[in-house]
Amino acid sequence: MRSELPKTIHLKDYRVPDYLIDETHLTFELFEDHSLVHAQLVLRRNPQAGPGLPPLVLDGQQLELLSLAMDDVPLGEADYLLTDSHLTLQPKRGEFVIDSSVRIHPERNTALEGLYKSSGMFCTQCEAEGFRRITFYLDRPDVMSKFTTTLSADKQAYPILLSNGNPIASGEEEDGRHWATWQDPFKKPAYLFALVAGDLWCIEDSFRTMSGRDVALRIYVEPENIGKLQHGMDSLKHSMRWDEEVYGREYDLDIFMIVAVNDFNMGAMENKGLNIFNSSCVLAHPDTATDAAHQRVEAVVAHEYFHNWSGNRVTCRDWFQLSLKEGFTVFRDAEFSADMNSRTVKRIEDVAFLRTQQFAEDAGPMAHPVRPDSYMEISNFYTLTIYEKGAEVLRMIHTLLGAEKFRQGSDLYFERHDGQAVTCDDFVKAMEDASGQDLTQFKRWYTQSGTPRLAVQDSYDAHAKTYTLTFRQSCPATPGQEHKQPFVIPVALGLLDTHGHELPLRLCGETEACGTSRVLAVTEAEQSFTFVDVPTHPLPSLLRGFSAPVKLSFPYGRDQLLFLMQHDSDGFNRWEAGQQLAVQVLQELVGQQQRSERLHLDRRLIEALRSVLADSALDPAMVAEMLSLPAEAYLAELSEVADIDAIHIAREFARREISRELFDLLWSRYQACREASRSTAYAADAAQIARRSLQNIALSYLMLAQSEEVLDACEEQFEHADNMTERLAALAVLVNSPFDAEKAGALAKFAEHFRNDALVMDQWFSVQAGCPLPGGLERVQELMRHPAFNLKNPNKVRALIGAFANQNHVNFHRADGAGYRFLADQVIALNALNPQIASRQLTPLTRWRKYDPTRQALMRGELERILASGELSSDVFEVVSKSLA
Ligand code: B3K
Ligand code: ZN
Repeated sequence: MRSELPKTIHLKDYRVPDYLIDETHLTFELFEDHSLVHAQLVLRRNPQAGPGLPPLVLDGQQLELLSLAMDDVPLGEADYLLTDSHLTLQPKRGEFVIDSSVRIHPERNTALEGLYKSSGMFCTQCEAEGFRRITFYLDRPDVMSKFTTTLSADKQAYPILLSNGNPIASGEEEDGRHWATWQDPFKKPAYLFALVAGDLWCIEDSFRTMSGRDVALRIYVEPENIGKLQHGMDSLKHSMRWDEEVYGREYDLDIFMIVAVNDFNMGAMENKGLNIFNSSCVLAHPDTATDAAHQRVEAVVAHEYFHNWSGNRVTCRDWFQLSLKEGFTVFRDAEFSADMNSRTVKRIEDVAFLRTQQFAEDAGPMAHPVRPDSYMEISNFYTLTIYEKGAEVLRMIHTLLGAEKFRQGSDLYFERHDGQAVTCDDFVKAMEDASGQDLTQFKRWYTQSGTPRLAVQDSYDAHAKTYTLTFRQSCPATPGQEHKQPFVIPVALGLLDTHGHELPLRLCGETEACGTSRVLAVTEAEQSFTFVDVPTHPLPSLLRGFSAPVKLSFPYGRDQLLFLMQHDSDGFNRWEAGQQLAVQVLQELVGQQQRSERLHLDRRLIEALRSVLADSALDPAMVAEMLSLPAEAYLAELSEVADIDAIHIAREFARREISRELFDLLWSRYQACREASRSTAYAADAAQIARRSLQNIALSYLMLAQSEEVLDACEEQFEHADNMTERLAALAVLVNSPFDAEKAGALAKFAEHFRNDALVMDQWFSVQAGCPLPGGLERVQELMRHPAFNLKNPNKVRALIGAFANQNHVNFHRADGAGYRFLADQVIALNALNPQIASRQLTPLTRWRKYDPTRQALMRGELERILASGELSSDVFEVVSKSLA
């Protein structure tokens, strides 16, 4: 909690550190009612910081200072200045040693930042600024130090003692305690420090690196979850191999460890050699984890592993550069997942997420550039813009340079900056130097916020056989940025003739055609490109693979979209044409609903889906994606003023029509898939995942018919499935159905069976929280009283409160504002327990400008109530105050 208004930190105020810490020697004595931390820091004046010996200002929060010495001379209160955030001392020499001892209380730490306890074990989370809650330090990423860490704890309660690097010594004490010392040979910033002490079991494996070194791999977990680690281990080995093959990056320590913990603010953390994971992102077993959960484990294990180079070996100079490591690493993990699974489906999932969630962030009060200029609380900037849009920026560099030059650029970046803390500019410079391309204008993607619009028009000259595409780009104003300069927008495209064949692409002035798919770089506010030798008026396939994070518009007619859906050689754009068609049709229904007209669904959508369903050659995963109508959240994002109820009614109407018209096809495909499931053992491989996704979406449509035969099929799947993907999907379909008795029976049975599995109970909460049937808020309030719910556990908060506020639009946006009141109450309660989680949960309220005046007033009222509710954390204060500004 803060004692004064949080200050805004600006990138322009960055200064190199006055002092450096060459060595950090830590000793932890862990006890049940407190812990002691002794730190010996070997410091020296930073030669880059100029002459003289300015005061040394160490960060430190919630630390009880027990003793302090400089060069072995004990310091008294007159020798230093201690506030609730800093400890200031006056060095007398350019090189000196500080010894400090502090008492901290991990057992009372509900913020889950710094050292804390989770399910009886000690663990840490230091990024971004958690280390200052452990000891007094220069807690900034450009201070990199060699760490040696000794932990001591009761041996019976905490048989496993871990920290970064390699184990170098251990021993026993007389009173039942034991100790271990770990040393990390690589210099690192404090945010990558970690320790773990607990009663843990592990599975062990090994990996031979490309230069022939054997690395021990261990994943630690509470004993009851030891059977859920194989998928994580396989994912780790695949990641290690992939990073060698695709980026030439080899692992550098002799041991790599992952520890699963139950209470964690986000997915996982890349601490050097000792990754700490939210158990939801590493545990996976067919009985308890869905296909989506398996894929998430694979992606997060890869992401954290890839940070060993993109983040750890080369780290960020300051937190404004966060996307340097996060955008790059998300791009790396997305490409890894694309290589391990279906590339097109991975891209579809990522783009759907980006356009629904990140575009909304870009259009809201917290909009910020990929490299922000200022922040109050850095924890609020672990955003979709830094991560997902940051990854899109990297993808665009990859697209513009091509794979080969991009790899040369990344090689140069790692070689040039190994062991350094650097900036996004340094990264781009390496890409420029390796490729010879000037990326000056491109860098606006790092500094300008907001989602660019790209309006495209075409014209065909039948006489000259030329075809011209004209692009107009613009970008709406965002907080603090009224006017924007043109971006460099890579537009991958192709041209289709009337038979659906791809035309060779030759631009005016070129001597020969350059393939049938190519990338144009749009750099001006308005720019035209003319293709020659174009025999007939073609249909353009634009922004293939979603080659830039922009809102593209082209005046496609519905028949043209149908044509692209069938003929485009780019799988992503086939899906995209179907989505655009569905958006047009659904928006028409929304209009009809708003005018109280009878709803009438354009049959072309049905016919398009009929041919998709009937196409047995099409990857079932693609069939499933194409059957998925644009989400309510996406339709809301596209609206000027989101009419929640009309969107819901329109989309449900369309789903019922599709179900009715395509029932037989859906039924036969469902049965074939379910039969295949019954006769094959579960595997989380691409083919089976594809089949189950088709099976489950078919079931959700079929259930809209409310027939006994579908109910029976659903119950059969729920009862007899040998995996969580099918069981949970059947449960969700039942929960959203009007069959109250069957639904209650299934929910009770599921909860009874899985009551001791926290991650499965999270799914049970989410399925109910997301149910759009009337009475949603009351159901959620009731579930908050369930014994498995716990406001102190972030996974539970996300599963119940988060799922309700983000996925259950009709109930959350209830006209009387009760949903908003409920969320505000939870944010106020969470603010005192866990500020990071409180601030995250606020997001839906920050989007108040999207709704009608009555809802706007209700949402604002709740934000004002939060602001007036007492002492707010900097996390919540920043988001609420910026949302109301
Ligand atoms: N780097 C961490 C995120 C830390 C968030 C701190 N509030 C996980 C990741 O992105 O890999
Ligand atoms: Zn990351």
